[in-house]
Amino acid sequence: MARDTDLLSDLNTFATKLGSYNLPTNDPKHIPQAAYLGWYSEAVRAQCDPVDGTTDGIVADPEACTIDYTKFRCGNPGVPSNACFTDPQIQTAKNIYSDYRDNATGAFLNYGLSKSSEMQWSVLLGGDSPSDFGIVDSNMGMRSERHLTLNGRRWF
Ligand SMILES: [Ca+2]
Repeated sequence: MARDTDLLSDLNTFATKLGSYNLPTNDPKHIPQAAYLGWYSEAVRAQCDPVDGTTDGIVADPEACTIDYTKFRCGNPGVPSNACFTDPQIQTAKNIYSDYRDNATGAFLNYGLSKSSEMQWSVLLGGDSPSDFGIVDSNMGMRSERHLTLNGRRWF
């Protein structure tokens, strides 16, 4: 059963969890920003746009779309090597779309990101270390996790 999200706890924790899916940046699972802001965003839109019944460039029903990852899996026939994901990168994408659940209890904490949200991923995945506003270690966020929960300590 879903519950309301508390902005000062669950939402920031969720944003940080999302960022951790894509770290560290030298890990094979890492999806580069150029990919999700470029070819990957376009590939998802191409697959999900017609699912709502109209091919108009708008993904109006992202929940109904099931991404076929074989169409951009590295090494698959016809998939260009400069616009593909490895299996670990595909798992990262699946994690980002998946609902966030408590590891111990399995309880629902937050919805995953929608398909066709890739152009906004840079806010959550664009840095190389976690922050209290997703993964971007800048002055963008409220810094509540760092300062209220961890008393100002850095993540690593
Ligand atoms: Ca559409």
